[in-house]
Amino acid sequence: MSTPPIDPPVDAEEANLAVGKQKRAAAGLPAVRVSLTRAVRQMGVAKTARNLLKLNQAEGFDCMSCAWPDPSPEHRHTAEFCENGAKAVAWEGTRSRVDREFFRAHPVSDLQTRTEYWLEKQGRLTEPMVRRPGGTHYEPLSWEDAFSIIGAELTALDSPDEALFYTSGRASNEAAFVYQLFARAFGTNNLPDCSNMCHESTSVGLAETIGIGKGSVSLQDLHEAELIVISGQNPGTNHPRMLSALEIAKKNGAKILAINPLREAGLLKFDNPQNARGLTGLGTDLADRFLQIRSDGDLALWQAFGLLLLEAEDRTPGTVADRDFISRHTLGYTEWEKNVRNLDKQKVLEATGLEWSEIEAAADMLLASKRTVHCWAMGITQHRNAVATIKEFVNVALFQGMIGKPGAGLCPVRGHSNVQGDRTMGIWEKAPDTFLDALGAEFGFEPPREHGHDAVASVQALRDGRAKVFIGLGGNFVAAMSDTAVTEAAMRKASLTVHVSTKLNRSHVTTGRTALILPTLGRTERDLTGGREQRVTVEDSMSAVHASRGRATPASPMLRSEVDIICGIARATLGERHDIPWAEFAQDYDAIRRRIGRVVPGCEAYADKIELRGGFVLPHPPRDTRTFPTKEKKAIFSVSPVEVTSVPEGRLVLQTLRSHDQFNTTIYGLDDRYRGIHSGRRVVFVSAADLNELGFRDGDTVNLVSEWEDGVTRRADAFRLVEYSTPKGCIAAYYPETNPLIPLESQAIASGTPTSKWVVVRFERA
Ligand SMILES: Nc1nc2c(c(=O)[nH]1)N[C@H]1C(S)=C(S)[C@@H](COP(=O)(O)OP(=O)(O)OC[C@H]3O[C@@H](n4cnc5c(=O)[nH]c(N)nc54)[C@H](O)[C@@H]3O)O[C@H]1N2
Ligand SMILES: Nc1nc2c(c(=O)[nH]1)N[C@H]1C(S)=C(S)[C@@H](COP(=O)(O)OP(=O)(O)OC[C@H]3O[C@@H](n4cnc5c(=O)[nH]c(N)nc54)[C@H](O)[C@@H]3O)O[C@H]1N2
Ligand SMILES: [Mo]
Repeated sequence: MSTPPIDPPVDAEEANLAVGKQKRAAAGLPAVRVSLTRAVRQMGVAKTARNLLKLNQAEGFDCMSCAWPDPSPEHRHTAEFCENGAKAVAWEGTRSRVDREFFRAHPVSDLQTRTEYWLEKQGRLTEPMVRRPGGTHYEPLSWEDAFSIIGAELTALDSPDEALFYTSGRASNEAAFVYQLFARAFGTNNLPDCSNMCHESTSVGLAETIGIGKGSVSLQDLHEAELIVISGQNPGTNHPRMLSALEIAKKNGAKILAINPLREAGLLKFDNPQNARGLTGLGTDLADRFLQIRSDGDLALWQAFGLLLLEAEDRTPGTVADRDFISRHTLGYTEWEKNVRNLDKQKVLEATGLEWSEIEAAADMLLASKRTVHCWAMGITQHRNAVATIKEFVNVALFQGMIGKPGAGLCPVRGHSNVQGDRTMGIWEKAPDTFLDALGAEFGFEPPREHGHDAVASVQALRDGRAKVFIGLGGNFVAAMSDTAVTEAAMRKASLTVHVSTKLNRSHVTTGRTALILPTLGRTERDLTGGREQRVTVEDSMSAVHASRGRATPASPMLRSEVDIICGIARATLGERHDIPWAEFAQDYDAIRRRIGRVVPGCEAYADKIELRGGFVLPHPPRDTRTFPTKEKKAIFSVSPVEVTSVPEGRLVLQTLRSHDQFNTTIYGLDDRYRGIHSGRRVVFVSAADLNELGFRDGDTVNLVSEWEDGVTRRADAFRLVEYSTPKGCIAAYYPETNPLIPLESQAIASGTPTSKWVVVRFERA
């Protein structure tokens, strides 16, 4: 069986695809030049200056590009942003508009043939639009009519569980809180979110072991660390401001160990554009040691680290293990020790593709450090074994007592700027009973208790006819999800699809019977909902919460804030059925914050605390007091078997990742400067050894074909092969173009995250 090939829409510019040399350092002058020229081209000079100077300042708006924390107000630079933050601001601040004339000129059938890049480049959405059943075009309608359509469709469902309420991690805490409140008052926990495709494995792995699904460090801890381990992350592109923290840490004497199949420029060297050394290209060397690991070799590697630490402890007892911490705060040590002592070294070498001596040298860095911070991102979380791997990081951290002391801890680096805050606010298909109890008590209703659908289960429910309405609060679900053909077909079966968005994307042109586009204000824009200037709040990757206020003039006078839109939908759907003051919420976000303060743990006196300059930090018991809110009230050592997954002859393991010129499915441009790619995205990075063995050459064009146990052949056509330094058998290509290759049911164990970093494919000569 074979899914129909998705005709890849390709941009005309891609005809100029050029491959140059890989860069050895991140940032520097080119970064400044790129961010400023783009910003000026899209926003004009005056707006560029106004916007970029408000970025990440105490009185300004929070950067929407990633969740990396801000330094304390007194330590911020005048220009506290990076190239990619500037790109995000420019992208939102564009002068181009998608208005009713645009939709009249472009039938949906035409929009379906366009690339993500083209769709978003058309500019900001300006007014609510509807595609009515059987309609060929989107047409304008009033906000009230849009709300009535949604209210009528939702009320007509046989069960509230036939509705899906998706959230992308850019939604503010206030929007997220009213959105989950609405979904639950309506009667469902179907609150899938981008976390399900992102750091869900972290949330699961950490909750099981340390009792809270969030990282345990502050920015200060990074600055004070003796060793920073960076696994499965490309900070030079995705968290450029993290490089500043690494630079400070290095100045303070820290060592860095980077573990990645690719030698990412941002792991090797940082030319900080904010100081003279960086601008002259002298910069700071970052990684002291780099392990070029095979895909998904990390679980085996960390068990090997465990073994080497145990052996060192045997040689000089009391110098490696933190016995006091282990006996006071943990359970399960003996089982973990036994498992690790039985480790099969041969398996480790096979799984990692590394030499034992390299592993020993890296373990020596762990041994030498009294303060270690463990960082990780998608290269770890989007694997079948992700949860087990993260629990193995925890094992090693517990063994050395590296949680809840200065300069040490666990640092999952989040993606979307408010993805962590959304979860704190209850955007969670499996919210715990304690949260639901508090929500129900505050608003006087009984929230549903049955767990809802996550992202994959949402597609399955649409596909199987168990769900009929999809509402997306931001994001681009269709392109971000795995198995594009299945996801698109599922979405087309919906009776209603609704997207609250700033820009046009694939999800708008893959419509249900009725489809609505509801245009909203962006983070940079002044929000005058209810006739007063409103602020919102967000939480960063290190649990710090602070206010964000946009200053720019909205892209269109018709735009509404996310809070206003959700409250409008809620009123049209629920009417007076509950005693929830939707109208008041949409008048004054402080009214929402007062409720957050009464419902959300750690947010007591929320409305007051966000007045503090620089905000406040949410409690984190392991970090704050070495108390572990697990069932057993201890941190848990865990045991995971190492399996080396072998790949059939002639097949390769594909990881799907980000270029330097994109934010998830938003494509800013067709370059990937650090990896030497210009004017094109349909490339596959492959080792010289594989090219040789398979009889291909750099520059050849291939189709990618993935095969999965369901017997379906999935394909993505016309990629140029690029010879690149990556372990044999491991290849890489950009997302979202490669999402058609990832089977929907290929998920991480226990977290359900699509295995975006592990897809078995073969090349077919094009
Ligand atoms: N500019 C920009 N910023 C962003 C984003 C963006 O798209 N653009 N996206 C945001 C979001 S939502 C997120 S989640 C983050 C994503 O941030 P990252 O996690 O840095 O994003 P990816 O590009 O997916 O990179 C994954 C990295 O893991 C490595 N890797 C892959 N497989 C393995 C493995 O098996 N083991 C190890 N050790 N490494 C592996 C890859 O080589 C790559 O360097 O960034 C956020 N920030
Ligand atoms: N193959 C593969 N797939 C992946 C990944 C991968 O590494 N590989 N990564 C996964 C990860 S980590 C994530 S987080 C997801 C991302 O999944 P999503 O969060 O769903 O996707 P985005 O591309 O971030 O969403 C972009 C859209 O958001 C809208 N938008 C932008 N700003 C705003 C705003 O302020 N408000 C509102 N309402 N809308 C706004 C715009 O219309 C834009 O088109 O993708 C996942 N998918
Ligand atoms: Mo993400």
